[in-house]
Amino acid sequence: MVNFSLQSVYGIALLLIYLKINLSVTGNPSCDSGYIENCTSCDPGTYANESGVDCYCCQVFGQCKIDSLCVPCARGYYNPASQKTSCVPCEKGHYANVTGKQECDGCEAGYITNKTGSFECQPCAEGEFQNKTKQSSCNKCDPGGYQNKTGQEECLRCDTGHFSNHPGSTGCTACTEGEYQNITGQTNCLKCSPGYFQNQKAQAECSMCKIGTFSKEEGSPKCEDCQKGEFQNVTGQSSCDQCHPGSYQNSTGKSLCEPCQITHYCKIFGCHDCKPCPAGTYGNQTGLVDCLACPAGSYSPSTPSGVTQCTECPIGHHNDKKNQSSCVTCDSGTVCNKTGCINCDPCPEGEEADGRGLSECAKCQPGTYKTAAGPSLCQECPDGTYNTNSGSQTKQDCLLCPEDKFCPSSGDSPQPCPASAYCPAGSSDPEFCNTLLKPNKIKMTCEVTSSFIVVMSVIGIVVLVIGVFVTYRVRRYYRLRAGQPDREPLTKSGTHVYTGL
Ligand SMILES: *[C@@H]1O[C@H](CO)[C@@H](O)[C@H](O)[C@H]1NC(C)=O
Ligand SMILES: *[C@@H]1O[C@H](CO)[C@@H](O)[C@H](O)[C@H]1NC(C)=O
Ligand SMILES: *[C@@H]1O[C@H](CO)[C@@H](O)[C@H](O)[C@H]1NC(C)=O
Ligand SMILES: *[C@@H]1O[C@H](CO)[C@@H](O)[C@H](O)[C@H]1NC(C)=O
Ligand SMILES: *[C@@H]1O[C@H](CO)[C@@H](O)[C@H](O)[C@H]1NC(C)=O
Ligand SMILES: *[C@@H]1O[C@H](CO)[C@@H](O)[C@H](O)[C@H]1NC(C)=O
Ligand SMILES: *[C@@H]1O[C@H](CO)[C@@H](O)[C@H](O)[C@H]1NC(C)=O
Ligand SMILES: *[C@@H]1O[C@H](CO)[C@@H](O)[C@H](O)[C@H]1NC(C)=O
Ligand SMILES: *[C@@H]1O[C@H](CO)[C@@H](O)[C@H](O)[C@H]1NC(C)=O
Ligand SMILES: *[C@@H]1O[C@H](CO)[C@@H](O)[C@H](O)[C@H]1NC(C)=O
Ligand SMILES: *[C@@H]1O[C@H](CO)[C@@H](O)[C@H](O)[C@H]1NC(C)=O
Ligand SMILES: *[C@H]1O[C@H](CO)[C@@H](O)[C@H](O)[C@H]1NC(C)=O
Repeated sequence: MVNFSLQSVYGIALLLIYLKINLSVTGNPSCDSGYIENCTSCDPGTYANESGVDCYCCQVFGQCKIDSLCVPCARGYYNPASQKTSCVPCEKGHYANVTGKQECDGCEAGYITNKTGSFECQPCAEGEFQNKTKQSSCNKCDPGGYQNKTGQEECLRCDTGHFSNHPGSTGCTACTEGEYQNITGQTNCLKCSPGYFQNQKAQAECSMCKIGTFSKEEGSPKCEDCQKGEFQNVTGQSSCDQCHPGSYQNSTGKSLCEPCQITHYCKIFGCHDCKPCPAGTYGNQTGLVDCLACPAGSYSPSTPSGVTQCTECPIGHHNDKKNQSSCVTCDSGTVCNKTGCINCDPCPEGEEADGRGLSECAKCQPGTYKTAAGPSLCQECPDGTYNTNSGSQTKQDCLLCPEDKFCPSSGDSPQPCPASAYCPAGSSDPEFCNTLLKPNKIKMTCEVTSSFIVVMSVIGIVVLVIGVFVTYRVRRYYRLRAGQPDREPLTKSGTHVYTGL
């Protein structure tokens, strides 16, 4: 208020003086009245009074002549020295915010003015700065920096996890997922290396993939789980390793593979599951690359989950090869008397095996023999020989059936020859004679007996008598047909006689 009153009084006084002079004085035509004028006829810093003869100076800095009065320079103007006639506008980068300035003030850092005669400086805009005083323009922040306030002397560096990629940035951009920036003031983000990931924005570093996971590409926002059949036991990897043969992994995201279960195997890299040992093999420990073949003399059947050991071939069976799913029945003529036979043994001489899958040879039956070891059966003794012992090894054991005996079966003792027959040595059957003949056991023939002679004689006589009688009757018949008188019949009934013929 005080200032205001004083200024008002001062202004009114000036105005009155000015009006009085104007009215009463004839001014120098070259020295126009008015605000900010120069007096051309005077040396700089002086003015001419109405006489136009002498030039006067304002004796105070920062003032200028207005007509014949000295007044303070207006805002935005200054007068650097006394005895100057005019105020000059502040240069760019400078200002005068009060009247009567002897010199302009330079804009502070962060502020500028780009025109002359300024009475204030403008703050640098966001995204700009000015680190020097007295400047007429601001500088844009370099890429990598920013400024989010006005009137600043410097730009700020983008924080880690952020970047700015153009001049004059008012803010920084956050790195996206899969990227990072570990240095301040950068113009871009970096992609996470393979094996690393970043699942958040604006991060200064990437994280290593955990065990069981991997990231193959640069800039991964997350790691992927190892697939089935794979593992990763180290952090920060760009791929997983395949399970080694003998191990497997049936789920994802694992850091190790499991050894194949007992009775299972895996031959290749990267097994999801181990396979059960197939028929003919066994697996007696975990982590097998391949199952072991059953040795000769044993087998393993096909099972859903494999076996830990092979089964020996049962008695009567054998295997001469390894890796078999079953055993072979011993052929006829060969035997195996224990489990786990590799081969069936052929029966020795004097013994045979009549049938498949037998455990023991049987001695040759009575009546048979076998001369050599082998699968063949015992041979029958020839007809007419016999052998009551079992297990005969030579043909000589078949004895010739003795005289007066016969040998119907080579395995039985000789039978006595029946009375009605004769039996030479080596007979399998007795030679029977006719009823009327009699065997001669010495001569080995059939002979006529005395009863046979009697019978034959009687038959001869009977035939003779009948022959004579018939002849007599025939001759008599023809005589009667020829008319010759018949004699008295020998019998009363003739028909009886005819009937007999
Ligand atoms: C004008 O200048 C002359 C010479 O210096 C001086 O004598 C005179 O008084 C001045 N007039 C006024 C009104 O100041
Ligand atoms: C002029 O500027 C100065 C600093 O530059 C300041 O201290 C002062 O208050 C200002 N005066 C006015 C009237 O604005
Ligand atoms: C001065 O700055 C203003 C805004 O601050 C702008 O519009 C103008 O073009 C500038 N003038 C020059 C000569 O630079
Ligand atoms: C001002 O900024 C410029 C450009 O950024 C730089 O070259 C200069 O060294 C800085 N000056 C000072 C005093 O900080
Ligand atoms: C400017 O940026 C800083 C740091 O990023 C922040 O703390 C501040 O709030 C921001 N100011 C404005 C006005 O945005
Ligand atoms: C930033 O990361 C790079 C690559 O990862 C590395 O070479 C550099 O040492 C890190 N710098 C700092 C300051 O951590
Ligand atoms: C990772 O697995 C490999 C192959 O199985 C093995 O040689 C290595 O010792 C394991 N490393 C660790 C740290 O377990
Ligand atoms: C993986 O293998 C284990 C052991 O053999 C078994 O218990 C499990 O069920 C299997 N998981 C799958 C998904 O097959
Ligand atoms: C498995 O069988 C093999 C061959 O017979 C033998 O060498 C090995 O010691 C056995 N392993 C176990 C654990 O029984
Ligand atoms: C067993 O025999 C089968 C074919 O019959 C063959 O594929 C397999 O490799 C053999 N296994 C062994 C261990 O010899
Ligand atoms: C099996 O036969 C052999 C000779 O062939 C014999 O030495 C062994 O005692 C027999 N074993 C049995 C259990 O009969
Ligand atoms: C002030 O003086 C300058 C040269 O000194 C001249 O160019 C200008 O026209 C003058 N002003 C008036 C109003 O006479």
